[in-house]
Amino acid sequence: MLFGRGGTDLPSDVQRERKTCSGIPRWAQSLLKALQEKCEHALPKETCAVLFDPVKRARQLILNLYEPGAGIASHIDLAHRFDDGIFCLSLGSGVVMSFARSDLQPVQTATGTRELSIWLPPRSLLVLTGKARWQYAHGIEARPGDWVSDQRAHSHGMAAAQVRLSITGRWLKQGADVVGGG
Ligand SMILES: O=C(O)CCC(=O)C(=O)O
Repeated sequence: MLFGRGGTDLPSDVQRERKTCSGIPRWAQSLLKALQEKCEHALPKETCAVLFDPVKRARQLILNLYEPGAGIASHIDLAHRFDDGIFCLSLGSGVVMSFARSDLQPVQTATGTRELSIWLPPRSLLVLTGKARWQYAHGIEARPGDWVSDQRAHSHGMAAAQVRLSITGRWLKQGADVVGGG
């Protein structure tokens, strides 16, 4: 887990000037910058603003290393601690991530509204904002592989699980970046 105080997305000379303190290493700062540039080409302005908002908030990055076939329990990231605008970068293996709306009944599954499974290819970026961040729990089922079908390419097959490294970026809400009594 890496934490950076507000302003860590700013160039290092500006950070020095503002005496900000960052626990986000330089490689991760470069990664954040590269992701921001890519997103600015691919996503609506408002989505980029939520993901890379220059307002001074503390940033958290989590690196999760999954052994082949390992998963993560379905969860909604803590609403009182983390703000809107979460991303998950998939490196190494792709994986299917499942999403379930916590406020709908299972009977609605048949309509496709309550649960969905999305293939996250290697080197892809998942963005969670709005409903996807606040109302859908996300998780990865532990299994040796995923059955993936590409309707446009009319192809399907088993993608065997391999080692996967994910990098998740989140904003800490104001006050949630203070640890301990005081
Ligand atoms: O591995 C991922 O892409 C998701 C990680 C995640 O949901 C978490 O660390 O809370």
